[in-house]
Amino acid sequence: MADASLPILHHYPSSPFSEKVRLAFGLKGLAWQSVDIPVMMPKPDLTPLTGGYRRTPVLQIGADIYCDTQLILRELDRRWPERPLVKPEHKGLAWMVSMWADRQFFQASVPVIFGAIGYNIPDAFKRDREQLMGRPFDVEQMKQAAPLLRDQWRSQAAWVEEQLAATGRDFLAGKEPGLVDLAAHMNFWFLRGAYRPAYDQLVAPFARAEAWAERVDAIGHGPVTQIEAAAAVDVARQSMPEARSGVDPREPQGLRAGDFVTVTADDYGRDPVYGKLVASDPYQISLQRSADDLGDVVVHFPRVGYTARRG
Ligand SMILES: N[C@@H](CCC(=O)N[C@@H](CS)C(=O)NCC(=O)O)C(=O)O
Repeated sequence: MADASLPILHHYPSSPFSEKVRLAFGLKGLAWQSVDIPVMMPKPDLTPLTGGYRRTPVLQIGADIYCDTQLILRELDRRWPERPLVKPEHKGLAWMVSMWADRQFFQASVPVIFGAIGYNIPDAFKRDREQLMGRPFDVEQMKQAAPLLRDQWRSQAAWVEEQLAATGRDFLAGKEPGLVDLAAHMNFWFLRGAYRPAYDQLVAPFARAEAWAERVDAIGHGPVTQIEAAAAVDVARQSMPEARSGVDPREPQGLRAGDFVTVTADDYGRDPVYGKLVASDPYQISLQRSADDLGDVVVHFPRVGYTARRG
């Protein structure tokens, strides 16, 4: 039996973006429920909830579905403001830094890893990632690019080292861990777990960064209960979406409440999600969707990194 008052994370253990959220639960000391999802399509229990969004992870709270870690982490702080991931003096700044870790830094991690381990990966996984990325999963090309991307990876790890050295603090934004640590750490965690020789080579000169990554690991994942996907679907069916405060009257494209809107990621995994606009602000956009066997759900996306189009 699932508890409808607790957050449900749809994820899989090897997902680096999910690791950010698991650590966020640990940092906040928040009890959560875990649903294991497949590492590739199809995801028959997930996509009916999201309306087509397939990326990992997805957060569910009752009949509200939050896509993308940018919004998932923001929502955790909004609903559970104790032990905030973002300190009041870093609002804005922390999200800017986090976007660097999600995009620039992550895009160096991927070829460094798959250029080394790609030959051992099952064909089905490669085909799935080709569909996700909209381009060939070319291991040879990643292998060629890996040395150049190792340069890039090292240089970004050097920023972490430099920041820790400059302040002498345990964490990137001060004495306590927060969003910026979780975001940057995802790349250390991913490389270390997926291809340790490159991690050892690239992180060895950065003793502070290495110790910092271990401190972030030590935050842990907080109290978690494993539940079945079917139990999460039941929670969505039996819950009402949270009442939202309305659509921003200053929507730049003039979107209005009740418009039918399609939201799509602007990088990869561009599966469109279609629904009725029920809430928006500069940080998020929320679409209501109905399905016969699910009732109403509201699917929420961040604005940065997603396009929203009428129709
Ligand atoms: N911007 C997204 C990126 C998420 C992402 O790239 N997740 C990877 C796994 S860590 C993914 O979706 N891989 C394909 C899949 O799981 O189907 C976020 O912050 O949540």
